[in-house]
Amino acid sequence: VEQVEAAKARIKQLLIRENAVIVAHYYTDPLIQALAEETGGCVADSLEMARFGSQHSATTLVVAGVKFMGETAKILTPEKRVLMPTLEATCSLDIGCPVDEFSAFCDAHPDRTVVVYANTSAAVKARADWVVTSSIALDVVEHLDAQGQKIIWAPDKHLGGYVQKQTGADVLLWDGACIVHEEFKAQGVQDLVARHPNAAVLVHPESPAAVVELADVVGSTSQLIKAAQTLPNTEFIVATDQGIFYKMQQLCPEKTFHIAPTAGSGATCRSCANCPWMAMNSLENLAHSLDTGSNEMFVERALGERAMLPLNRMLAFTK
Ligand code: CIZ
Ligand code: SF4
Repeated sequence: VEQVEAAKARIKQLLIRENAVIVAHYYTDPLIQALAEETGGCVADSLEMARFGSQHSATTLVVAGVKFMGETAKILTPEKRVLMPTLEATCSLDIGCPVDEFSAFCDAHPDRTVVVYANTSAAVKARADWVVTSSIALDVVEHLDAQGQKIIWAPDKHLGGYVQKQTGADVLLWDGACIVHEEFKAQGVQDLVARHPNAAVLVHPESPAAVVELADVVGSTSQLIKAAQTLPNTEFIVATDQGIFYKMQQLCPEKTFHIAPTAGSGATCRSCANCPWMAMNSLENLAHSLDTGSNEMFVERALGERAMLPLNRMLAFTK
């Protein structure tokens, strides 16, 4: 406890010294989320992180999350210094969508509008017409479908399949997945529902279709947090990263949250509802980055300018 308090006090001083603000994702360590809130930063999903960072007056953004979130911040505000607690934190969706292969895939289907999830590299975004997050994926694809556009969706096949099913749009899917959400098991959720019959089931659409089918509410992290607040249920089964419990419990202290079951423990479960890359962010490496200016994120200028177009389209769409 003492060590934590000392680290927090040190980071508070450094934030002032460096004119910096913390932009943290819901999946990071609750200690980081609490500190972001205490210091006027934000705790949010990737869409709101992007918006907050681009509107805040701080000259340095400390992005606690994974690489694509830091890249997005740098692309949107190239004049700001963007630091990350670690530059090693990536994402299985980003890794599973290398730009050369993806570009060739797009080139092979020139009649399709290219929609990519925010969880992609700057280079993949630069090849896209639209960037979306899970909170606006349905709305954007509905909008494009209404104009008669055919779509390439990348990289998450579960979210893409869900969007396709909900909108009826003509969607060609890239074969990517999130190693965290992919582990949730329908049978496990059904067993848990049997034990907690009054619990509402909240599912992030990066989960397999069989799990999504069991949901009372399907949505992005922000939408699931809202559901926890607004539904009358006092008990919830949640299929997304456990980091989200910090915010759910804070907003609903009297409610109970159960994590949806994954494949199990140890070797059979690579991540167990806790993203290993998000977990690489700590108070220690956050303090170190702020103090030394290490782990600064850079995006090549021409690439950033190209990637900014679909990102700005995303931000404008939800204004
Ligand atoms: O799974 C992720 O990385 C999510 C949910 C990102 C986001 O959009 O906030
Ligand atoms: Fe990527 Fe999944 Fe981790 Fe999110 S939770 S950063 S989608 S691996």
